Amino acid sequence: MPKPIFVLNGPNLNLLGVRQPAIYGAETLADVRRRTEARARTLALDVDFRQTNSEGELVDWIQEAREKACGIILNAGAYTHTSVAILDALNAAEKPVIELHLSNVFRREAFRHHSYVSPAAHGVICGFGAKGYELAIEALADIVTSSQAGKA
Ligand code: CA2
Repeated sequence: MPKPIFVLNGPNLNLLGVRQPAIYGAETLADVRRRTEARARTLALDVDFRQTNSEGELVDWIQEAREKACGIILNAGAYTHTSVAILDALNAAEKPVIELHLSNVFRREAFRHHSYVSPAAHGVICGFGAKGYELAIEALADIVTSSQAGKA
């Protein structure tokens, strides 16, 4: 089995299912985690699923991914729109990155239309709610599998 996929979640995502269900859905982060792990299992992939409210901890985890992960799925929450530190960490990690958002950020306030994560991402998934985590696993599985095949 390859190294795990790091699925990293940023600030306030611990409130999923508890507040603002009209925007972010009714599932809790624990539900989303189960859904993500289940999809990964069907593809024989392992997931390391984490959430933090701290920008520095996200940077630490992205640095850790360089050695310990085969790729990163990142919902950086509001840090998406503010954090050059996260962009720098992603560029240094040299791993495939999928940027993920539950909501369609382009239907929301203008400040959510810019992402510091996107330039480091292979692709972006947004607007599909919790299903987006499964889509991101599928997308990253394809990338990881084709890069492994290239090494054979
Ligand atoms: O749509 C997404 O996944 C976001 O990354 C969520 C962030 C937001 O700042 C981004 O623009 C888009 C906010 C996460 C806050 O999550 C909450 C969940 C439930 C209740 C309150 C906040």
